[in-house]
Amino acid sequence: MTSPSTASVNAFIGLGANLGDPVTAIAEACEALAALPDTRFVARSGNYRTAPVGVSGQPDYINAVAQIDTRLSPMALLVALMDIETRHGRTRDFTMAPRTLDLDVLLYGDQQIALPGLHVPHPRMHQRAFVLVPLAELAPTQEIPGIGRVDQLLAAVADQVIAPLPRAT
Ligand code: PH2
Ligand code: MG
Ligand code: MG
Repeated sequence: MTSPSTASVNAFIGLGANLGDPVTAIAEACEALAALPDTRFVARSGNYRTAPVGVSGQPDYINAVAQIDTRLSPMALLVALMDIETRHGRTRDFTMAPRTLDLDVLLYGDQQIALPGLHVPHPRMHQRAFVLVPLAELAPTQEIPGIGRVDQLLAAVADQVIAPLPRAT
């Protein structure tokens, strides 16, 4: 049980997809985040088309970042994200397999967490334009614990291919 006195934590979630209808999957995932218990949806970035990182021969990704205020524990949040992924047809075929929806806990307040299956800050987020660029839309001065400020990390990923999608009207 979540105690009512638990302080809420500002968390950032990375959203990505490169199979099916990524834009719809990301929009629905944001609705699912907003419907989580003990959680308030704060904001989301726009969508970005991004070249796959770490793999080749896959479709481009659509990526975005969402900000929530939550009283869920880090593990409860992870389980909730995996449940949303599964409801969107996510299969786990191999590491970095193309996917219909990927939801990653990027930041959970200022906490550094190392639990089985959950490492926060997300270990590679500071090297990835597909995370830093949408995150900078929401929180440019955000500190990534143990790493540095989002806006100061952008220059190092400027060579990665990323393009904003037009906002739906
Ligand atoms: N996710 C990965 C591997 N590579 N590349 C892009 N552009 N976007 C992603 O979300 C992504 C990736 C594994 O989670
Ligand atoms: Mg993931
Ligand atoms: Mg991921």
